[in-house]
Amino acid sequence: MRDLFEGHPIVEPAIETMSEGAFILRGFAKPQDGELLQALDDVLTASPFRHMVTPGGYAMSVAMTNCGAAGWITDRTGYRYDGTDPQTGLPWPAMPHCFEALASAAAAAAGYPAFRPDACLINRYVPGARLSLHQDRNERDFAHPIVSVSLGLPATFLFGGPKRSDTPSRFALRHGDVVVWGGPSRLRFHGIAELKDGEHETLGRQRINLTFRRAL
Ligand code: MD6
Ligand code: FE
Repeated sequence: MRDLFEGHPIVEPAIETMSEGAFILRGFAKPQDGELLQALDDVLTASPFRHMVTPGGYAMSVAMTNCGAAGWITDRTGYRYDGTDPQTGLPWPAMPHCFEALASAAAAAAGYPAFRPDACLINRYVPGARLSLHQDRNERDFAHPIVSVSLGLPATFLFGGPKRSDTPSRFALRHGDVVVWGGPSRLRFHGIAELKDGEHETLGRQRINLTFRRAL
């Protein structure tokens, strides 16, 4: 918190609007971060991070895994949701209760009280990793919002428009911030700029992102 004049701190608003239907809930996940990271460890033991290959044949710089009934995957044949982890041949680990509770609470705080996720895509960025502009359109029903939790190193979220060529706005996402987006913004192009090097006090040199969806 900065001081403009002594005794009059500038308080960041808890909810920032990125566009119609799209919000950043600053620090919303911070009270649960220890519980989330402990549950994440169990998920990663069952289905570790891996670098998936795009349909074009490139390994992604972001490492990914999933939990929940459906997991997002990419391979040479395309992008899709699948109930089975192709690396283990087993179902994805169940979504931890604390994940589901946080995602539902964040969605409700942003005006989507009926959101219940069945898929959680987990992304890990190390310095230099990036996610190029894309739309999230593999879900069955775009009426459901997406809830995205940032943990660890800060990142720059690139938030574009309905066309890939629309120049994106830039938003800083820090440990504990939660993005909720849906409604008229649901199909906007977005991405993550190349992660800058740094050291986070609990996560070290990485950023973890949990992205919750209603996929099926
Ligand atoms: C990330 N997030 O924050 C990548 N997609 O690491 C996404 O691609 C994303 O944050 C849809 C909605 C929110 C997101
Ligand atoms: Fe996305």
